Amino acid sequence: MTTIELVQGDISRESVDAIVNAANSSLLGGGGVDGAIHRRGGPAILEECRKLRASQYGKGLRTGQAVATTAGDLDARWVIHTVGPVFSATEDRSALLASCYRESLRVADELGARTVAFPAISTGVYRYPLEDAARIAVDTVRAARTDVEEVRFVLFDERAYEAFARQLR
Ligand code: AR6
Repeated sequence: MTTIELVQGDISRESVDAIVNAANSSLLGGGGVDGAIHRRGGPAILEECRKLRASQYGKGLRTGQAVATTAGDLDARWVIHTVGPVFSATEDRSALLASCYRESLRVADELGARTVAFPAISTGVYRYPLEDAARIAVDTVRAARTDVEEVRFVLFDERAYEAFARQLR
């Protein structure tokens, strides 16, 4: 059984085994959650991301996939980078968003992580509607077969927190 917790705050301050990053396919950093994680986590994370680019992910990490690095100076053992879909009004990309959660949990299982913090992937720069994104996140985690004992959704603002809370009720 996986317990689901909701927290409002900055995910880069969480203390868990693995923190999931809403990255982009370059793996080389950006704004939002990605910026906060790299800022607080320090250069070790970017260094490992660069190595991953040079070895396995020359063409970038594909949307819906996930890969782990060190967590650097964060209070976690790993950062799991995943690439959410950019929202499209004409194409249903919900399967790709669900894949981010499923693949991140699969990577967490491979690592042996028992507590995992997720941001609301794709709901910032990638403009995914919050209600849809929250439903996909909660449904996917609930349906996942994983050894992760606690999934903590860390929502930056009250609006996102409330959207996730509605899905959990
Ligand atoms: N802790 C928790 N949640 C946060 C934080 C934080 N420190 N900062 C922002 N959020 P976004 P995306 C929320 O844009 O939409 C980056 O540049 C934010 O309010 O970080 O998947 C990447 O490099 C929103 O609800 O990620 C990519 O290029 C949610 O986290 C692109 O943005 C996700 O917002 C990915 O876009």
